[in-house]
Amino acid sequence: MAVFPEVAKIKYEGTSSANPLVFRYYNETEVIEGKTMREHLRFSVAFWHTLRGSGADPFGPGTMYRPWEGADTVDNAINRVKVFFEFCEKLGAPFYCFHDRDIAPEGKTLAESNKNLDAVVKVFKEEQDRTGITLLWGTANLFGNPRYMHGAATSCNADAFAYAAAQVKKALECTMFLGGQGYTFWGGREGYQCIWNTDMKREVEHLAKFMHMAVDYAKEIGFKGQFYFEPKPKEPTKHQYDFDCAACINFLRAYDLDKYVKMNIETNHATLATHSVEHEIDYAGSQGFLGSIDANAGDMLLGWDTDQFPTDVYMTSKIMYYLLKHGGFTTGGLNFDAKVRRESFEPVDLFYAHIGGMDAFALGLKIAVEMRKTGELEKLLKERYASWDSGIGAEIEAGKADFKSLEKYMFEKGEAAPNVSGRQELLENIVNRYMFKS
Ligand code: XLS
Ligand code: NI
Ligand code: NI
Repeated sequence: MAVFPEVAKIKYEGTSSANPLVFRYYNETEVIEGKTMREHLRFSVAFWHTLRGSGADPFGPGTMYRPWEGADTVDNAINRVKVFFEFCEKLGAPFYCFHDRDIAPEGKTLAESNKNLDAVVKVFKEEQDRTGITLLWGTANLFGNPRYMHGAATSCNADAFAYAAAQVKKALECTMFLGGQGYTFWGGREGYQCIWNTDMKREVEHLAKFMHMAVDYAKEIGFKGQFYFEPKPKEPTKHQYDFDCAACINFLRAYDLDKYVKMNIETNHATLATHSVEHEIDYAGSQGFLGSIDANAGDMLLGWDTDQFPTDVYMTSKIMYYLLKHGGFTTGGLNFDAKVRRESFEPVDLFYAHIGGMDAFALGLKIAVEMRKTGELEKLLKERYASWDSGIGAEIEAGKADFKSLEKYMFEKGEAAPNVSGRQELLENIVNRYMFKS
């Protein structure tokens, strides 16, 4: 029996439609720059928010009306998988992501937890085979259980590290069994609250050791998926070691992990780090570390990870512009790490939320492609750096200059050439022209 009887398969109807349960922009088979929209955007549904988000906040319990829910048993977990696949099928999302503990109840022992996981993962596989929907990336919840109060890989308690290692081992096996294209590390509590009780050097080294163990085990079992590291500057800890892309990439390079791990960039985490998401994408992309995106949005007036659905087309256009600039996705995708508001408690709200996010990205893709096609922005950007294309600039870039030759050059010239305008306002006006056609 259908769990969402009032919702049929979400179709593309175009911009003339006012039906809230259709796509107005996301036309999965439409070809843009040689790829279908489906291939460009690689949408993924996050199991933890969409099926496990209860709406609880620090001031009150969950509010979500989920008629299919029951006790925290394996049977109910299996039923949830079927609900999930009905949802993804109706939505037309090709991928999904999960944490080990979202999909199956934690047992009293590790062995029992693994047994529960096996029973549920088996049903995921059946549903994947039935629908063609597949796993974008898997991950392990290394932050919820109280054993991880001091962190997992960075815990002061060596047993917490050992437990986390066993958990990730199993999560990698499950991810591989499901044909997952990646595996994500997010430092749930890999950071600290108080410097007086923290041996930072030791903790960071342990984190590197942990990731190396994961990489080694992946090689051993033949898991070919891409590893991702997901930056977040704070929450739950005050200082997270995975602060932003720059901090993560420095860590990966310092500990010889750069060959194996790329970035999974989340919008709301970027803004918590006082960056924009496009800054993080361009930074990671230009360093060769762009992997995947956790698509969501924060709230300008709130200082925490609100994980809202992205509907701001200005933002999605920028994301798509910089994503295309760096060649688009290979293994990654747009994973909606986003939750409906506590007040949006009906099941149908899950559809409105995802449809809105998918349409915002589809429109963003179209706008970004237009901006790239005319090359108007690119041309102004290139002009700004023209002094590097010939003469002394080209010599410096080619490694043919040094301090002495540059001093000689300036002695002869006397003064630097005049600067050119940054044209910020002009550029922003041009962007608005692409954004708003009427
Ligand atoms: C939490 C993170 C988390 C990761 C996966 O803030 O975004 O959901 O994406 O562990
Ligand atoms: Ni995330
Ligand atoms: Ni988040």
